[in-house]
Amino acid sequence: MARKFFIGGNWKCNGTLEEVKKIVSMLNEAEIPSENVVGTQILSLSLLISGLHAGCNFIHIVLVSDAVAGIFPLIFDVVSRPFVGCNFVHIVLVSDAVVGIFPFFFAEVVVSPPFVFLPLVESSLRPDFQVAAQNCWVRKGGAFTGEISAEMLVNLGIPCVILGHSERRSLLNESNEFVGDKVAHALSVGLKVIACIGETLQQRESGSTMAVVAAQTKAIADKVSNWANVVLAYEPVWAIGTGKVATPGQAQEVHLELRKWLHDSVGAEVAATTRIIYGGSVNGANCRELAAQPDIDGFLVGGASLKPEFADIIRSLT
Ligand code: G2H
Repeated sequence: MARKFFIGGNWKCNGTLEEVKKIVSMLNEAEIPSENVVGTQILSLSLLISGLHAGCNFIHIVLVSDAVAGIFPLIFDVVSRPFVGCNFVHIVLVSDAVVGIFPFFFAEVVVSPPFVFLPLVESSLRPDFQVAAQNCWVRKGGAFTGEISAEMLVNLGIPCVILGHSERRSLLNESNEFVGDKVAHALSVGLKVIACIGETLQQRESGSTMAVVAAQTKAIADKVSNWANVVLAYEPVWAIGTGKVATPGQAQEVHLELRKWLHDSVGAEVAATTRIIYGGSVNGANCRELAAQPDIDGFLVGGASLKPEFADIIRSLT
């Protein structure tokens, strides 16, 4: 089953108010094909095809919903033929399921600013992009000084959260189990979760990459029964912020193994539908080759997401 491409921008602990406003403006002004633009292109194609053999005034209106694709203009065109000779308003509604056929056309784009800038970015960012927090507390709020609860994010209209990033695992000692609990709680209040996993260089060199990422994923699977709102981000620690990107082959190998793990340990449907994205020094120059791998369903971009290069990455994949 095809999966919708996912591109996340993790701004980490970066940015002043002015810089954040600049990044948002850059994204808002960037010419990036969104679902609506694609819908318009399909509309044009549909009109063109109609014009070729209809000889009458056809209006094809392709309504593009949350992930749509009026990718059946030909079919609908054929359906229209009996009506040739009259003015015909053609409305094509297409379901989410269709989108997967053209995952690159319908990439989901999410940017993740620091907490303090979330409301600003949420209210000023273009509507076809979404916003994610970079963390949240493991359970309902209360006497947890300095923490931000998942419920608060929902209350602010933030739809998504990154959890288990390696910087939190290593610098703040977040264990696999703690991350699993966080993922479960965030999902339970309705957030989408980008759950990060990945091995250190030492673990890779000792041949335990799969054991490490499987244990990290198992800690999530132990607490989560519905994976529909989970995106799994494979981020090898040795590739994070180092400029040392995993080769497409290295990344694909782990993504494929992870998908097999999901298949065997969680279920065939979860394995087929869960997006597994890659993170670690992704940039405009390496994203295409990585994206061409069959089990890489998108990216979590750090450093490059703070630059105009992020728009180039999105553009080159849509
Ligand atoms: C990995 C990634 C984003 P960068 O942490 O999550 O960052 O692209 O800077 O390696």
